[in-house]
Amino acid sequence: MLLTNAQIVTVDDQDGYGLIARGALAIKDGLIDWVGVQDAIPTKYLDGPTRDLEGRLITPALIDCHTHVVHGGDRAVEFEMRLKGASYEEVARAGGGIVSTVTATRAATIEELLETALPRVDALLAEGVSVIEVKSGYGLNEETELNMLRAARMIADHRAVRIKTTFLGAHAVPTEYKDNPDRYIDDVCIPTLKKAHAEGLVDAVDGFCEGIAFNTYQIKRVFDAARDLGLPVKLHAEQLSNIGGTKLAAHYGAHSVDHVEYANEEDAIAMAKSGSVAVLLPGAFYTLHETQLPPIDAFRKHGVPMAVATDCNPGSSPLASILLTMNMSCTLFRLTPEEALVGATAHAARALGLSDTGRIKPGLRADLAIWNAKHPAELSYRIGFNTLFERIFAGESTAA
Ligand code: DI6
Ligand code: FE
Repeated sequence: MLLTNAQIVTVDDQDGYGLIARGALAIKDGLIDWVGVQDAIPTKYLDGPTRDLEGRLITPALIDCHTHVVHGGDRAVEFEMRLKGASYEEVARAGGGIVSTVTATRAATIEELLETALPRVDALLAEGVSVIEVKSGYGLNEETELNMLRAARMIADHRAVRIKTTFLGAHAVPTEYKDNPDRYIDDVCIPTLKKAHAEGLVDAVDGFCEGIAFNTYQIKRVFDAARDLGLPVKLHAEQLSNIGGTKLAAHYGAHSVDHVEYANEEDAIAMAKSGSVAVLLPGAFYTLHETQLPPIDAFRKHGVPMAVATDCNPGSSPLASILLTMNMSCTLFRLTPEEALVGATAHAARALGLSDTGRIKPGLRADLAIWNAKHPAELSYRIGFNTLFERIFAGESTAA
């Protein structure tokens, strides 16, 4: 299949993207076979099927590298409480917050978890997403953590999407271990991680390192267990305060450190050394009325790759739009539209440890998004307006 007459945003892993103003792209066996200028199409492609894209924009398909799309229930009431003045921490300490989603998730069957996740997945696919990371972390017991991961894996049986699963057993302290988070880590979280890994359900291991969740000593034990199993780690760190999670994650060579509003320049240096991606989650920043900006300039200065993701979850970021996320990362965090696009493609792939997608280059998967747009900045610029024309997943065209 040859796509002709397109503007192609190739996206580089390093700084920003390349743009081919009048380009063409050949797909073979689900992979990108060739990409270049319209006037230099190798003759071997000219005999096969061709599609004229009439000047439309092609980018790598988008990647949402941090979500909690599998969960039970919703937290609309908590949204109201917070608007009346309660803080996210106060809601959490009053038994609301993550713990209330745990109750709803434990009550759901795998089928219900899958069924309620699919509309959120569909919203992302409709915006050109091809890879979604999905975390556990609302079960906090063996049965439900495993069910969340099984439901996450099942998404790929029902939709043309690639799912990367992350074990987030250290997300919150469940009520039954309220006074003994250490015992929760040792007796539930780590044994459940081992079971989930044995069942082939885990691509990476995450934790929530925060005053209302787990401290660095507790996360360290989870990371040691991940290391023993040969699994990569990532961490929710420095979201509400700075307690040293970023440095710990960097020490373990984390694929990514996520949120990082309260991270400082030293943290950025540690991330640069470990090659960890900073995953920015402006949906949570916005929802929680946060004012502390992540250290974007320090990330730039030290060459820390920045990704952007929805953090789609029922509490701090009920957001299922990667395009709005890109817009927010520009307007709230002052990323350039170019950084936002690289952040939702190449750097998001890197945050997931994927090197076969997120850029347009021969040999990589033909995961592409075709847009009714003239300039790549349009993707971040518009609010609530989706210009996707078509999504191509592993070389197969799927309806927009
Ligand atoms: N940080 C987040 O933003 C999500 N988890 C986390 O550790 C929010 C989870 C929730 O509020 O349900
Ligand atoms: Fe999160």
